[in-house]
This record gives sequence, C-alpha cells and structure tokens, in this order.
Amino acid sequence: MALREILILPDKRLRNIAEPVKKLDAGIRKLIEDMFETMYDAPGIGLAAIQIGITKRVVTLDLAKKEEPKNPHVFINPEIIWSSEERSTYEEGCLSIPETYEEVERPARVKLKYLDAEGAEREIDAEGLLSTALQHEIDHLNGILFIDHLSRLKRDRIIKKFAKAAKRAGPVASTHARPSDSQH
Ligand code: K1U
Ligand code: ZN
Repeated sequence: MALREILILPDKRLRNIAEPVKKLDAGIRKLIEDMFETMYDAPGIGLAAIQIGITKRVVTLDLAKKEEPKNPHVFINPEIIWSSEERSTYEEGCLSIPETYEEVERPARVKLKYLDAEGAEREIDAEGLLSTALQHEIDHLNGILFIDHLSRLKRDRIIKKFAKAAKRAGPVASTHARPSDSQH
C-alpha cells in the first residue's frame, strides 16, 4: 500500500473527467488499496481517484464513526440511475479544498448502479450522508467540485483564496498549499 498525494484546488487535474474501468486488474486493486490508505490518513469519509490524479471512475467510502469498526466500500463506475425530487442540505467538506465547509443542496435520495470490489454489478438506494457523499464523489469523477454548487460569489471567493495560497507557496510547494499555511 502507498499513501498518494491529494490534489488541492486550484490544481487543474481536479477538472479532468475520469474514464470507466474496463478490467478489474491488479493495477485497479492496488489503486483501491492506495485510495483507502490515503483516505483514512487524511482523514476523510470518501475519496475519488481523480483526487490523487488518477482518471479512473473509482470511489472509496467509509462512513463509520471513529468509535465504530471500519466499514470500507468501493464503487467502480458508479452511475446515478434515479434521484429524488426532494432535496436536502448538508454541510460538505472536501479533501481537495481543505478547511472549507459550506452548505450544499442536492437530491435527498439517489439510486446508484456500480461494480463492487469483485467486479459484481450492484445497486444501492442511498439517503442521508451516504447520498450526499456518493453524489459528491461522483461529481469528482466528472470534474465537478462542491463549490460549483454554491453562488458565484462564494465559489469565486474560495477559488481566489486557494489560488493566492498556491502562489505564495511557490511552484513546487503549491500542490500542497492551504490558505492557513500563509496566515503568519
Ligand atoms: O471527496 C472528498 O473530498 C472527501 C470528503 C467527502 C465528503 C464529506 C462531507 C460531505 C460530502 C462529502 C471528506 O471526507 S471531507 C472530510 C470529512 O468530512 C470528515 C473527516 C473526518 C471525519 C469526519 C468527516
Ligand atoms: Zn471532495
């Protein structure tokens, strides 16, 4: 297993669109292992391969609380096949936009089809945090960030803040830059 670097806004690679996985081979299994290691280390409750610069439609998720046993899930080639008219709001965060939390409105419930870690076709009905997190991760696979669901004013403020932090950190360090790094 290996820890991978998580891309941070304004890294352009976060805007790439991921390709479907054609074959669940050793390379994809290694990618999944690395994604779990990276997600737990961050720590985060989800991760899309795009966030570590890999343009494959792979998502890892674990919504277990700190005191609960781990509950890892993999979603390969996930597709939303139904979403509710009803909408709900959740305060979202993103490992690629550290220390930034904003309320995002999305469909309250979704139905998904995907392949599991063994390559078996599965469907899942999601609501609550599971629904929010899955929609957030599928957005990543399509080059969409949660800030794209905010008002233009809020979104532009966040982008500006991270662009400034990246500029201050310089060309090499900029890939790890967080706005809080420059508050001294
Ligand atoms: O995709 C990502 O960037 C991961 C993101 C997932 C997510 C969180 C909240 C709403 C929608 C999607 C995160 O994991 S941010 C970190 C986070 O939420 C968290 C971290 C540690 C403990 C509990 C939550
Ligand atoms: Zn995210």
